[in-house]
Amino acid sequence: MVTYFKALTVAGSDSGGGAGIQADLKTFAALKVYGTSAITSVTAQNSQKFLAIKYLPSLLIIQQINAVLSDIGANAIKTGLLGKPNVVRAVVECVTPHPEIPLIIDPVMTSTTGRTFMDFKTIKALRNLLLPLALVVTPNFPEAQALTGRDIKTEADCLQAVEEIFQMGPKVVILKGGHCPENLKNANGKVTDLFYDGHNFQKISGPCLPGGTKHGTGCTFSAAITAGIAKGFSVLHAAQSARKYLTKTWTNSFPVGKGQSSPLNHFYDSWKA
Ligand code: PXL
Repeated sequence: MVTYFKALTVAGSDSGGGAGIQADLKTFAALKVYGTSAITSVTAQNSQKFLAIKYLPSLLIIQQINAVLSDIGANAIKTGLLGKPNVVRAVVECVTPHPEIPLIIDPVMTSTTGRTFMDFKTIKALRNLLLPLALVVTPNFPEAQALTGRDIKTEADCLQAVEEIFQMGPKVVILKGGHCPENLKNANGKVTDLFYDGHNFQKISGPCLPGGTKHGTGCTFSAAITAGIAKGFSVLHAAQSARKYLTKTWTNSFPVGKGQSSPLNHFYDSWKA
């Protein structure tokens, strides 16, 4: 019998196709994981700007998650843009009865085009209610600063922030290196993610790629980690593979739209520019 690996993303829709639900489903498909989705919000945006966002009612979010889990099931669940305390609570309600399904949280707080999604109350709900249920949380630098309320300026600050986020309950914290301050940028042109599982810190490095901002890098990275975990990889192996996959989607990306923030090429293997 053929085994299909499955992953559910709970996230926002990006009309431009680069981030959110669209990035997650493309990543799952490219990595041969069957993707399902529960849409939390619908955004109107493109490569240039962010125009609008509307959140779906909590009940509809709960119904989407339960429809998927009660029938298709999932080998891993990922959350992206939640944006409101009631959306965080809806996810908590749905995933609490399924502690056996690994939960990966990408604590999305802003869009690539600069729109802030999360206020203080949502960050508090995420920290207190959802992080304790997580296998993995994948903050970038600004998100780690918001979660801990501390400035991250030095390498010691990074370790301290990661340790503090770990204390919030997830089994693994992966601090993404992409948005790190200039002085922490690796002199050898690498971007370094910091992995911490409560015992060891590990650095995961990939090349720092030129060519401006890309849209959906955070979503793609955490979706690729989710796909790896759905397939049974260890979290460290899933994160290392995800960094490699992200590099390839970036290197093979092509400009779509008139703006700075172009999307990644999730299917670079079969679709060259
Ligand atoms: O990359 C973060 C993100 C997540 N979800 C949605 C987004 C974005 C960034 O633009 O639009 C829907």
